[in-house]
Amino acid sequence: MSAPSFTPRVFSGIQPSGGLTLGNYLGALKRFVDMQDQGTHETVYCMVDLHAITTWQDPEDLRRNTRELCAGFIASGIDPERSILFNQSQVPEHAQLGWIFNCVARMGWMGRMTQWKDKAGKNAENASLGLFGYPALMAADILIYHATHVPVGEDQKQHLELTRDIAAKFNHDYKTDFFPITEPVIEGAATRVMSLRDGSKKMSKSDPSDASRINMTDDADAIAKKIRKAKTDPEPLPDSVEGLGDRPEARNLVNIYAALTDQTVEQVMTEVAGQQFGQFKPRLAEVAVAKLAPIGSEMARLMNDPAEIDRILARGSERAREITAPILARTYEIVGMVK
Ligand code: AQP
Repeated sequence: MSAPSFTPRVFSGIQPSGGLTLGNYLGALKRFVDMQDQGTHETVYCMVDLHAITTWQDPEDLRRNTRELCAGFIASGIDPERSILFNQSQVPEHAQLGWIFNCVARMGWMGRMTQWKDKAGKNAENASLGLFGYPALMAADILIYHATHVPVGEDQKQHLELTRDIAAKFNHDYKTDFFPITEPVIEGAATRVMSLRDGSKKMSKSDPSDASRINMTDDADAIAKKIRKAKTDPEPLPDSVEGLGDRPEARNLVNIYAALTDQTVEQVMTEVAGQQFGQFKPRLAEVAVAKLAPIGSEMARLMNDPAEIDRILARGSERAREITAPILARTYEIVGMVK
């Protein structure tokens, strides 16, 4: 029997667990747009609201964040005609396949996930069961589309390896080759954008310090101020990538600059070698404002018409279900569920 060939299809998602950050934009969204524009794959993008509630979300905030995230996707360049854009809870096959994968994944696999360890912290007894099972639902998000490629930031690498393990175990246990072994796409200069206050911590929407991140809704003044105040060291910038080795804050700002200007870090080093931060930061702020401020204003404009956003999401979930319903039906058949 020859191995099945899968339609080239990209899936990825972002949690509406707060406002979008520069980390989400450079590590994920900007690359979602690139993959859409390349036109070589079908592209499916999702606001993963079921994932968001693995930690407490105020219902009003969740509603607002979901719509604002949808506005962020569109303002960044996702075209809801060319890509399928929707929120996860409205496509029930995600949760249905998630349950099957809860029964495929092993407790030991989940317990080794660094995101689980970081987020549950010392209080694992009190964390939700959903937070522990998060990676099995993520595997379902991806495999319910038979997605072949998943663009993500570096922090999601381990979860994607687990997705591959779940697909392989399902295929092995049920003697099938129904699920593809998905390829992670972790590329570019900013696959791990760090906090502006601490170069050892990931920039995150849930960081209590607003100064640690650039929000996609920040205005030009706020963006410039946060970059001006970003933690750095007193040395001038080196002339090579190796010179950034033990300087996490400097490396972070250079990576951000490279990603925003679509250059490699090597190219940036030739431009900035020897500059003091007093010279480099205003240039970075200028580039960041030019790129991000128009996205922020477009998000605000789109948010003035929430009914239109809801229509886009509803249409996206209808299109998504055309793919997910037959894949779930076939999965149930393989597993032995009687219809
Ligand atoms: N700092 C980052 N650098 C590069 N990529 C990042 N991503 C997130 N932060 C960075 C990528 O964005 C996508 C969506 O992430 P998510 O919202 O699902 O969850 P997350 O990774 O947990 O993001 P946050 O901002 O840290 O959210 P909270 O604070 O709610 O946990 C993923 O592809 C991720 O890699």
